[in-house]
Amino acid sequence: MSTSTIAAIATASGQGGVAIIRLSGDQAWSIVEKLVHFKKKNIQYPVQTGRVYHGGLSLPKGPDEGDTSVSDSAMIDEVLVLFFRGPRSYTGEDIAEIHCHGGAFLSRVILKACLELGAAPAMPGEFTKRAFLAGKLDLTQAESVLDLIEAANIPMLRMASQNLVNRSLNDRIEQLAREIFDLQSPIVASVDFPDEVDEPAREPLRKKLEALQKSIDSILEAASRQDILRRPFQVSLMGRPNAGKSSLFNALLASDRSIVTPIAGTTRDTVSESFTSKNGTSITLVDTAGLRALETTEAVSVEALGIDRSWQAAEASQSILYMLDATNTLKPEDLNTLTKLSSLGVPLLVVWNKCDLLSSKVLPSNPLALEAMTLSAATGEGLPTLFEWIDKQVQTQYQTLPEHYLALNQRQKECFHQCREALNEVLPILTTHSLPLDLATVPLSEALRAMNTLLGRDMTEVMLSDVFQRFCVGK
Ligand SMILES: Nc1nc2c(ncn2[C@@H]2O[C@H](COP(=O)(O)OP(=O)(O)OP(=O)(O)O)[C@@H](O)[C@H]2O)c(=O)[nH]1
Ligand SMILES: [Mg+2]
Repeated sequence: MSTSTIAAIATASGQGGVAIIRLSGDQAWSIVEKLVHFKKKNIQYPVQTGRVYHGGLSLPKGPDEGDTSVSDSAMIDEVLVLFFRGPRSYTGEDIAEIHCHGGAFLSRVILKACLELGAAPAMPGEFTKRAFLAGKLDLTQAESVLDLIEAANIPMLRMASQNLVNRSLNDRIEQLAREIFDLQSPIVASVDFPDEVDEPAREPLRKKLEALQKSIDSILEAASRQDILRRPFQVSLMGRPNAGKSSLFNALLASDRSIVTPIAGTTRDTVSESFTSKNGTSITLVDTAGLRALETTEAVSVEALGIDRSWQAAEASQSILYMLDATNTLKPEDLNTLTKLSSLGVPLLVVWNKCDLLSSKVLPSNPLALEAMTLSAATGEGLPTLFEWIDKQVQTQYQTLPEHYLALNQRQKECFHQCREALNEVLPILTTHSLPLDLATVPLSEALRAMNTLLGRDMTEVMLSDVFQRFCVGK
C-alpha cells in the first residue's frame, strides 16, 4: 500500500456553505499544522482522534518572504479541522479534514497549499481504495459507497446503505461461494486421494448444482428488474409543435428553463432538468422538439435532428406525457405518434393543454382509450393532478421490485454471469456417467474465482483501478 499522504477537495465543485479538503496519510496532521493556527488553549498534544479543532488558516509564505510560520494577520479563512487517527479511520490512515467556507477559489487555494506542503493529489476514489486495501471495506461495500453517492431514489439509498452497513450482498456472495466449494471439495478429495476417498454420488451433486444455478438465476433476474433504480426516472414531454410542452416543462419545474414562443418549432433540442417528487425520487423531466411529419427536403434539417432526439428521449423514458392543444382536434398525425408511443410499453398520459381557453371542460374524444387529463400550463390548473400521476408511476414501477440489495452494477453482473456459465459446464459432467467426474473441478474453480472477484479477492491492480476510477476525486 502507498504511504504517501493524499489530498483532495471532498465536496462538490462550485460555491456552497462549506467546502472540505481531505487529507489521508502519515503527514495529514503535520501538513494541517503548517496551515492552521490553533489557539494553544484549544488543543492538546497529541491531537485526539474524532475531535474538531478551530483555527485560522494562513497560506505558507514563500522562501523569500521571511517568516514561514502561520499568523493571524496572514489569515485567509477561519476553519474547522476534523482529525481521525489511523487505523480507526475511513482509510485506516490518519485523516484530517479542513472545513473551510465554501468558496470554489478558496478551497482550490487551500488544496494547492496542501500539495505544496508535500501531499499528493488524490486519484478518483483513492480514499475508498485505501479503505479497501486496509481491509476497512470489502469491494462490494466500497461500490455501495459509490451507489449511495449516485442514488437518485429512496430504494437505491436503502439498498446501498444496507450493503454498506450490513454487508447484505457480501453475505449472499459468500454463501454462494461456500456452496460451490461444498460441491467441489468431495470431487477434489476423491481425485487427490483415490485410495482413501470414494467418488461422490453424482445425483446429490446434481441437485446441489441445480439449486445453485437457480439461486444465481434469481439474483440476475432480480438485478435486471432493479436496473431501473440505477437510471434516472425519466418523464418526457412529447407532442406536436406549439402544444405547450416547454410551457408545461417550465411550470412543472417552477422555473423559466425552456424558451417559449408562439412560433411552432421553437424547441430544437432536448432539454433536461431534475426535480424531486413528493415521494423523494429524483425525476428527470425532458422537454423535446415538437413532432411533425417532415417533407423529404427537410430530412436532414436541424428540425429533423431535433425530432430524432425527441424519439430517443421517448425510448429512454419511464413515463411519457403526450401533449395536445385542447383548442385543436386530434389529428391523424397525433394518432400515428400515439400508436407508436404506446408500442414502447411505457406508461403514457395524454395531456390536453390550454384548458384555460376552453369554454367547456369536457375532454375531447380519445379514440385510443388512453389515460388522459386536461390542464393549463399557463394558469397551473391541473398541475397537482399531473404531479400525482407522476408519483403514482414511480410508486408502481418501484413497488414491484425485490426488497433486498441486488441492484447490481455492471461489474457485479458480469461476475455472476461468469459464475453461471462455469456452472453450466458442470451439469453435463454430473449427468453423463461416462465422463470422468474430475472434469468438473476446472469449471467449479472458475465459478469460485468469479465469486472471489466479486468480493474483490485476488484482483490485479488494473482491475481495482477500473473499479475505483468511477468514483469522484475526494471520495
Ligand atoms: N392560453 C394558453 N397558452 C399556452 C398554454 N401553454 C402554452 N401556451 C402558449 O402556446 C405557445 C407555444 O407554447 P410552447 O410551450 O412554446 O409550445 P411547445 O410545445 O414547446 O412548442 P415547440 O417548442 O415549438 O414544439 C406559446 O405562445 C405559449 O404561451 C396554456 O396552457 N394556455
Ligand atoms: Mg418547446
